[in-house]
Amino acid sequence: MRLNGESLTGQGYALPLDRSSVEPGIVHLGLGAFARAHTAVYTERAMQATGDHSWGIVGVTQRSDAVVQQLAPQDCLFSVAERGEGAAPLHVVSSIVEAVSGRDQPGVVVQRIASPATSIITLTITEKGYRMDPRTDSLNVADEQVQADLAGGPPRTAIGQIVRGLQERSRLGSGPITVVSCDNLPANGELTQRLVRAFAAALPDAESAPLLAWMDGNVTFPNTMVDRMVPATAAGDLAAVEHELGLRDKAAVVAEPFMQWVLEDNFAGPRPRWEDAGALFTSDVAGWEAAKLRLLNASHSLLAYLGLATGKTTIADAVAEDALRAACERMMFDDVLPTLQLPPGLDGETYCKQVLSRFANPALGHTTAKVASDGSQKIGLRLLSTVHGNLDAGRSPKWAALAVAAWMRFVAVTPVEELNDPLAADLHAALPSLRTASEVVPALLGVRSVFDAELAAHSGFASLLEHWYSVIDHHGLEGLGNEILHG
Ligand code: CS2
Repeated sequence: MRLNGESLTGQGYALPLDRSSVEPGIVHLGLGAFARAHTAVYTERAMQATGDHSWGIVGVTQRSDAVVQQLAPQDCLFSVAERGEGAAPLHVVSSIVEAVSGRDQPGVVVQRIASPATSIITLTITEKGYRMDPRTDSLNVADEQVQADLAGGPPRTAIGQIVRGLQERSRLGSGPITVVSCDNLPANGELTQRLVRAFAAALPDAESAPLLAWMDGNVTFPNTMVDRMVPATAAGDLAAVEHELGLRDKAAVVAEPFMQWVLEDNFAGPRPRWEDAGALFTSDVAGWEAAKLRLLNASHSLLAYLGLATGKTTIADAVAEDALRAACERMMFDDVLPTLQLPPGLDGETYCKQVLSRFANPALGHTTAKVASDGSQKIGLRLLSTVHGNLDAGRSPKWAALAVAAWMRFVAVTPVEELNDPLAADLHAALPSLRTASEVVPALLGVRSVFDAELAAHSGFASLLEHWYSVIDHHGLEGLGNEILHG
């Protein structure tokens, strides 16, 4: 039997919230597994803690309607199954009140954003969903879909949906609203604001001027840092959840027990008391974001690419290999920590140890292939600031270069049709026919949407990359072990 409100009650399971009292207050763009295991959980807990049930989530999917098909027949209920030490019992989450397909119902998305009941838009659309041009740090207005949205078609990009929703909101006089990016991007709030404003500014004058003026007084974009490892749900996970719950839940997600949310308290209107659910409000989100991206996410990418090069299917398998674990440690301690300004309250050494033990969670099944996806969108944010920081200080970014070289080799040995990356075609077009270190490294350094001209021209960095590329290519795990552990 399928999970829904009635079947759940039939099982004797009591939801923490009286569903009939939950009213929509948040529109969430990007209703993937992460949002369900993180943002929806914090919001449910905040409603439960305060008794203020006006923060139900209208979840919007981006590219496909698969999640709508999973959630709608289940009254938008789904389970979070924690995996690993300290895991809580299976929990059915009840904070999502509606699931909307952004692809098929863009008009509904605009209406929900414009509704006076909505005070917050949250986003988990992944790096590529922002349609940013890294060369300008602003909106990629050459993007076909962005152009179509600007031309007035039903908006399909997240930024287009937000701007059209804000436009309608200002027309209806529905009041202030806050846009909360929850993606792994440095200064994610400021970035989202830049992109939203760039879209608005690109509209015809008669539309853009009043909209920008309205946004000045009515919309804020706090920075946030989110953290929880959420692998793709596998068939085995669904079977395990069915066994535990006694009901078939097609929208179940698995996650590690750990979760964290750090936010800037810069809201234009009301907000849920997420702090009552364990979130931290601080004025120094940038410090937390940088630490998480450059320590956790950068090490994750290092393990994913080196793991794939050495036959490891999961992150836990990769970090169990001495050489790969040591490479993470060296990168965090030698390259990242000396170039990072840690926020008050965060101890670098403790953080790194905790990250490694979270990676080692054997029950999570987080695949190296998943973390390796969209590398062109992640490398710059996770690794290149560390590379720059070291080069600027006259130090060699030895370990961050290992991660970048491992990504380059991954791109070079993966057939283009299997490369899960929005720039797959461009990266492959840049590749030389000879896939050796001395050919591939300069070719990929020439891809301007990943490497800036200054870095591409740095001969010391190029030599480091070529060195590591050759070690991975010719000597595999054994060679890496010799270099990393004894080099
Ligand atoms: C991962 C992240 O897939 C990836 O690139 O590095 O999704 C990571 O699991 C989360 O940021 C953890 O909070």
